[in-house]
Amino acid sequence: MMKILLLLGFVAVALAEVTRFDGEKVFRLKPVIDEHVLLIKELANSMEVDFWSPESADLVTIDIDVDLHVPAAHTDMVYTILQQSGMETGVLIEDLQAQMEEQLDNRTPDPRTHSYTKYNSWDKIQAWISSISSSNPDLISRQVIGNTYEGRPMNVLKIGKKSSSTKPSIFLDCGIHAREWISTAFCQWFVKEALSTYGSDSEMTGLLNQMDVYVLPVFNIDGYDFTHNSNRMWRKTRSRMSGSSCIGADPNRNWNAGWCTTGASSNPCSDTFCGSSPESEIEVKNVADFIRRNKSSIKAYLTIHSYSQLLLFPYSYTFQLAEHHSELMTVAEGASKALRSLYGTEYTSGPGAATIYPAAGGSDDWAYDLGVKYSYTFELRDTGRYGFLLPESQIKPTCEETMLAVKYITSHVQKNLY
Ligand code: DDK
Ligand code: ZN
Ligand code: ZN
Repeated sequence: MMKILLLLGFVAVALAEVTRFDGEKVFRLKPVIDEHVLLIKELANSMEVDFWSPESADLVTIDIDVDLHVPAAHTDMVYTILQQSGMETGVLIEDLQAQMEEQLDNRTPDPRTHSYTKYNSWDKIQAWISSISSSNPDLISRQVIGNTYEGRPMNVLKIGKKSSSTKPSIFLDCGIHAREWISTAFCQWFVKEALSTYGSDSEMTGLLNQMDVYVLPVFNIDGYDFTHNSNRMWRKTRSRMSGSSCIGADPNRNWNAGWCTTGASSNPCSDTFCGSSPESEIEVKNVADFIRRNKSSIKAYLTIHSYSQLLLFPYSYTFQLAEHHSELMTVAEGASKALRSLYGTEYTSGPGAATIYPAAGGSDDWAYDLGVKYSYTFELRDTGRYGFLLPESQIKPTCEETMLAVKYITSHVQKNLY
């Protein structure tokens, strides 16, 4: 018995270990010739570096900004090599650990309570899901669509005026990628706004009378919890695979849409690992099953990521234009304009492959090919000043402006229902 207790003690200590990022930097590189691109790929091969944007070495091309997180031991050498190559190189973040600690506002008054203007832990979000879904039975209900790899329940909130018949609907998810905390904050904000402006805001009232919005507040719960408790920079799921010691697959490369053909890696250690097969990740399978089951009612699919300030739509697995390209583009431009009207935040819109990078196996392409015409991926603030470490003081303005874009899209969807 004692032995078992001791062993459990060790396991607990091991689990509680937190990765620190002292002295680590994030560089912004501007490759303009093939040699620069090659150099970046060589660097990535020869040492542990973490690609912030684009999300892996395979996605690096000429004329795109490359945001690269480099461990402390290599920063001087990397900087020297880059300088010598003549590539324009800037420092986005001087000390990642210091920046991380700055991201969180003063943890007052009560760090235990949920707040819409803070980055809440999974435990707090889970408690929030329970309380909010029983707060107004006429407008909100919840259902569990399955468990995550580590056994956490995935709750989908259904928001809309209760009706005896099936209403047309919109599916919204946040937190596919663990470290993109502003995304997760947005879904909570959306739910709050929907409930609190129903009855006063005519657009929201009309939306919720005519349609239901399914909200998945945290898609990749295991990963999200890991970013709070162990490694802030984790992106993938937390699944184990036989034959590799590396953990997790990219839940935005794991969908059955041109799966693993471009902009994804078959290396389990990569941050863009596509998984062992389409829907190998249980979280992806659970959501795909839910969308398939409700396919006839779902008219729009919205998925929230960060960072880059982009509003993307299919396709990402091919450069071919989607059948509804011009309508999708017009709506994206209208939504970006609505977003910009509040604080002047500039968004770029376009199909994924041409606007950010080719990337197969994404949720938006999959939903679109299933028949969900209005399929959009948001990349929220910022453009790299803080990257994934967007300060909590920006949660409110970011969510407010994003609401305008989301409502612009939902209005368009509503107008085109019949
Ligand atoms: O998954 C990615 O790499 C970004 C968000 Se972090 C989105 C890429 C475009 C949409 C892929 N279908
Ligand atoms: Zn993402
Ligand atoms: Zn992103």
